[in-house]
Amino acid sequence: MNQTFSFSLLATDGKARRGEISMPRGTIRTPAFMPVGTGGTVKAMYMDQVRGVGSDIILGNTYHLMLRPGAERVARLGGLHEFARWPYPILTDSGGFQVMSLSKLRKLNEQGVTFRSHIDGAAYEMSPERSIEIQGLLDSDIQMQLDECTALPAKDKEIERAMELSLRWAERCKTAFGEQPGKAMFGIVQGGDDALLREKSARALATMDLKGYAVGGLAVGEPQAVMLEMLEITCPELPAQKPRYLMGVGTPDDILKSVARGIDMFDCVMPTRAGRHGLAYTRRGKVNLRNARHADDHRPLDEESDCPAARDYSRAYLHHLVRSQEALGAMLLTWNNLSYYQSLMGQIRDAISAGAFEERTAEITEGWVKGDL
Ligand code: PRF
Repeated sequence: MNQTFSFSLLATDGKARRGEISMPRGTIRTPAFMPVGTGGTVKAMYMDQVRGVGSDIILGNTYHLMLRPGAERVARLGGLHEFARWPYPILTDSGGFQVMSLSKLRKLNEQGVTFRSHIDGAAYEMSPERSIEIQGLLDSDIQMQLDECTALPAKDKEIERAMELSLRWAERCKTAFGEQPGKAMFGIVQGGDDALLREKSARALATMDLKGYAVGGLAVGEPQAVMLEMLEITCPELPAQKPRYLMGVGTPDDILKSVARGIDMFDCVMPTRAGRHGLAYTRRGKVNLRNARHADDHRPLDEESDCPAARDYSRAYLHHLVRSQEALGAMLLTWNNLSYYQSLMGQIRDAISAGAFEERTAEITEGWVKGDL
């Protein structure tokens, strides 16, 4: 295994890229989907299953783990990989986004953010330096800069202020992170739905020569067309030889369209959260298992899947589990959904390698609208 962090582009098809990130804890095949493991667990999944469906990396959250059980405690217990029994790469989000969406009484200034915990109201401070320190205590492999994500719609001045602040915080995070050859710190492009601000943000970050770049501030209330337009503006400004991560995105359709515009990495709560709410992703679109039409349906979700959750249980049983709020319902549907997402990523990677990304995308998309198997 590589002792240093490196990214190699293996193939391109149009703007779509097939690549590989190598680092001491493993290799990440891109385009990659990172299951969300907010509080040291991918909810309702064993780590063996997370790995088994084809995940190369998972995401953890600075914000949640600093509040509970605490970053210093995780460090004393051997770091997040040991604590959660996931020995492969982990990317951690920096906390800024979660502070803004979850905490109470938050205040943001040049120095950083102060906020109260959504769990017990305790007061916390987080500067760019403290965010990197926490991510180091967790022993995160890919760390994110602290940034400010503006919810859309927003005033131009507000978007610009947050983007400029995020650039200054990127510099401070870069300094705090220093030289760590086996790890990476990614910068985050902001700039809302403003083409010029996006360009400015991406260009400024590109000159900082970071090991990877995220596109933040999207999928925050704007139409998909706006998100895609921002990717078309942003991606060409980022260095081709570095990985590009679209934060918090998205649906299978968002993923296909973002890969087509040059994105390499994704994370989203969609497959895990939907699974806990009775919704299954399949080759033939979404299936809501709460629906009464499944009550007597002996067919599995997808007999051709290699995931036992999709293949070995009847829709009638899954419907029963969901209606009875059984834990196993959430477990099986989350397993099915992550398996679907990772098989989609595998198909995307194979299609790019074969120079058939556009054709495969059309076939995959057709499958969803054909409806139930
Ligand atoms: N910044 C950070 N995390 C994020 C986002 C962001 O803009 C988003 C926006 N989709 C999701 N997660 N740090």
